[in-house]
Amino acid sequence: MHIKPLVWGAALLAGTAQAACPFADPSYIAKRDGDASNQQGSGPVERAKLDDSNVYMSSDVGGPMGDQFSLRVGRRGPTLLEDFIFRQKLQHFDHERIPERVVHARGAGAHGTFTSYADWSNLTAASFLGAKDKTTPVFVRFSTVAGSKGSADTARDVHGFAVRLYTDEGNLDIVGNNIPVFFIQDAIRFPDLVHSVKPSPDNEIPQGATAHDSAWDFFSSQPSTMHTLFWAMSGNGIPRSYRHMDGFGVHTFRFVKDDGSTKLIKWHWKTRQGKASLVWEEAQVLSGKNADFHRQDLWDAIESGNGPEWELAVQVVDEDKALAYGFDLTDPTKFLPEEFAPLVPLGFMKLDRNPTNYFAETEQISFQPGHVVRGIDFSDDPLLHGRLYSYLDTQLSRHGGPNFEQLPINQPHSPVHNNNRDGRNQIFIHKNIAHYTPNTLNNGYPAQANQTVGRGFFTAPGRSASGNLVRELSHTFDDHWSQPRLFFNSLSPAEQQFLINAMRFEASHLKSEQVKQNVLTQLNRISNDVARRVAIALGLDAPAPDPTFYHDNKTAGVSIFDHPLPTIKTLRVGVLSTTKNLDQAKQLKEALAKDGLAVTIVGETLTGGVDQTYSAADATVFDGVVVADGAEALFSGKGSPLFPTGRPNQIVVDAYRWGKPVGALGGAKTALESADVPVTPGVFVEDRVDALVGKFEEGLKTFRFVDRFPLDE
Ligand code: HDE
Repeated sequence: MHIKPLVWGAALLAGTAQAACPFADPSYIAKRDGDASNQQGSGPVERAKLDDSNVYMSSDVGGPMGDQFSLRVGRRGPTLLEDFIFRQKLQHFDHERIPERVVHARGAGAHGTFTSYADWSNLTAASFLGAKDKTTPVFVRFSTVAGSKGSADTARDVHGFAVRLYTDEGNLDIVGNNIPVFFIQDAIRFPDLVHSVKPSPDNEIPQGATAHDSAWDFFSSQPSTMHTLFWAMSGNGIPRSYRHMDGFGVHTFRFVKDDGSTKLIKWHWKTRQGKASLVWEEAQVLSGKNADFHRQDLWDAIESGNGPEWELAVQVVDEDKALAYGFDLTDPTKFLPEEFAPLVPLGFMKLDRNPTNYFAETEQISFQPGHVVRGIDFSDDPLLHGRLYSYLDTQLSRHGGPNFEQLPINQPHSPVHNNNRDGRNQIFIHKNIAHYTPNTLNNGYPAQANQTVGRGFFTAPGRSASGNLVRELSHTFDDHWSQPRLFFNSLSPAEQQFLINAMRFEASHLKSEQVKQNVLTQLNRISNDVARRVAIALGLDAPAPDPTFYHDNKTAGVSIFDHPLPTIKTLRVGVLSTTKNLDQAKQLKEALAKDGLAVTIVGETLTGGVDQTYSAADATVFDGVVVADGAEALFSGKGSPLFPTGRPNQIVVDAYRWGKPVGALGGAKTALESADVPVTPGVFVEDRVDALVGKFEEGLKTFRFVDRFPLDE
């Protein structure tokens, strides 16, 4: 058998590879962004970045090579086992995946900075809050819970809001959600909750959805879920974007001062973009039209220089007030109404840098509620305690060993010195041979830090616990119905209707009559009105009132639709035009873009300034739609082979039906007539661009005109 050398390999052997390389002056040494010559930032992530420009390809162990052809016997012959280049490439590919997160698999992340408003040492010893204007790098990952890694962003779900602060005294993770409460009170029930909402084990249906029997079977058999369920069935379950939602730590934590004194606290991230939500049908359409809607939105906002911001606030409560408000502050199914404890703003976070590599950063980041720093401590919330175990355990399974904290995205920005050693893929080369404590061979180092020495972490000295060993929860956790009622009472009538409609949608997917009845029984404990309205859609009799937990209290701050957005920057406006006449569309685009809006001109073909064709456009893409003069021609007649029949009409009709501001210029008002869109609040008809702009922008602030949605009688 005659084996011919590879052309590329032969060139390398002959030393002529350099000449064959298309780049000038290639370097054999991988460039890292952290190199002094190529410094773009600081920290482990920056230092780990690889730059492939102007270099030769190499194998994983270095040495230039090419990898486009495998080594074979003759041009038509079989491949050789000897081909280490082929084997390494395929082998690496075969092992590219790590297990996706068992929950919160679908997500997107970004880098940013936290800035403290003041020296908060009167509240906590946490160093990142220790000085005015002190900045701390952060990485945030937003997520849905139930869907798998490839599921659609706009599935109705609780949303993860996990923040890592790389403080100068270690990593602090606030692994929270966009809803301030959780489904269960004891971590031992978490696998049951998750099994019930995940797809059915026989056919893996449905993906990222709770509208099925097992989920509602669990919800209605485990009434602690009711409160979170109410939040998820409201606009909080379908946010307009990650940028338009708040974040919550959910559990009660503790602030600990240097002197050891403590307060109970609740973490809040308040969006500076304003809270906003999609409507359900729109979210469903988006699941097919653009499964990446939320991650795209976050990415684009950051790329356009409009990175989102949140204010970090805490509710602060004295230690002896844990039971003072009619519920137990260690019960994670309860939120602390602002009327009892106002929000104290501590600082703000801005996300301004997209990841360079999704896998290395967003996928490999390993949040843990147990990542706390000096000045922060836990409460006795039994759900939190389960999480302190589970997150470390899950990282071991995802990363295959204990050294995942050494990955660039996980490395703290403060030094790491301890006696943890070895393990799979250890990257440190420890010099200390006395890797035990106490030792004398290394002069006792690393030394022990504590409350008074070395600014060490310390457990709040005042915490104590005693009692018999029991498998029970406290009776102070028993009331599952008053707070969902408080939440429901505090929504506007339109939001209440959205919630009812969401429940109708979900419950009408149920096949089991027993589950339907159980659902009505639980809803009826919260509100006979809710139970009755859901029962109508199911064709069932309304139950008689079950008033033990009924009340008329309300709380502030939970409604999404009751106030205009503080900013409309980065919202998306579609200008429906015709390729034949784009002058007015361009004028409008210029005027709206001045105010930071992202404007897309829609036309039949991508000519002369059209940004998107009618074939690709639909109302989900835009927060508001304007029809430019002349485009009315596309709303009637035979349609066009360039887009699906009726598409221009459909965009306007959907925008209107989903509550968005709609505008028409000049002759385009006939387009609204063709689309049967009445001139009601939020529909703006003007002849001139300058007359429309201000009014339309006000409409965008209102965001959704909820009076377009019918209410129950
Ligand atoms: Fe999680 N949760 N969780 N969770 N959770 C995970 O950790 C778990 C809970 C939350 O973007 C997992 O790394 C248990 C509450 C977020 O990487 C896992 C219990 C809250 C994220 C896990 C809860 C959350 C997770 C899966 C009940 C809001 C995504 C992969 C005791 C306060 C973080 C992973 C990211 C992820 C367990 C309940 C938020 C399995 C056992 C309550 C935002 O460890």
